Amino acid sequence: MSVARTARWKALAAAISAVLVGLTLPTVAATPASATTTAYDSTYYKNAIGKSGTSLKSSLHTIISSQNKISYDAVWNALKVTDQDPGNSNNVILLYSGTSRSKALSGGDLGDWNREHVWAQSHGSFGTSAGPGTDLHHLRPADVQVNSIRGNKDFDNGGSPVGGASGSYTDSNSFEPRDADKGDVARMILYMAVRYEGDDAWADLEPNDSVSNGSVPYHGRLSILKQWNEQDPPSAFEERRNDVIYGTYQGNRNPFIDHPEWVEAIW
Ligand SMILES: [Ca+2]
Ligand SMILES: [Ca+2]
Repeated sequence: MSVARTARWKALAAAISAVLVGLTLPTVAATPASATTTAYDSTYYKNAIGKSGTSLKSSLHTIISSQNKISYDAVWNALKVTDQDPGNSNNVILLYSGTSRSKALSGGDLGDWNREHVWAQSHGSFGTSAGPGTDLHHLRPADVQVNSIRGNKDFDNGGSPVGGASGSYTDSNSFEPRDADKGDVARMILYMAVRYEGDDAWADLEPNDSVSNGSVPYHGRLSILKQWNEQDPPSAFEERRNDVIYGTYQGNRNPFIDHPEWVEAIW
């Protein structure tokens, strides 16, 4: 092969390789939850922007710990506002089922809805006095029976269908919410982990990868919650909920609804 021909082949090979690099790079570089910007970045989140890891977690903890606390009794009426059905102001939308049910059916009887603690009360012994047990960022209306089936189980994929909550599954030690609630659950659990760091009267709540946490202040499974955060990005319903809690009740925000990519930045 002549020198000129070899040079042409080399040039062609280089061109092909450049195209291949161009084709493969976006896949390699793709991040699960793309970075978002919000109206709060230059104000509320000012001290967190640009950080990652423990530094980001610590800044967010300081930011979101400044909040009003409401009583457990006040949670009933608050949920009627935060979780109102966008299509029917007489109803709330129930977690794990998506059912629209009358606000008037709040209570403990069959067919009622009650106050579900997504971070199970027993995983931190916080009860229902003003604090983690009344924090609206992880409290949702749920069907009484479905709430009872979820119990204090950790979250994980798999199991048998849950009656009355189409798309949700459970087995002996874990609960899987329907797809539309998966990201919500992940962001609520991770909010609790950042908000409660053991520097007040309450336990330091943290996620781990177990499904047998029982009464320890942990919630699983972190690896699955991270997947759910990617799989089910914040919806308009979830974003409005965050705004209402911030503007009307607690004065603090769930950073993972505003910045879902901060889940990966911390964990
Ligand atoms: Ca969702
Ligand atoms: Ca914590």
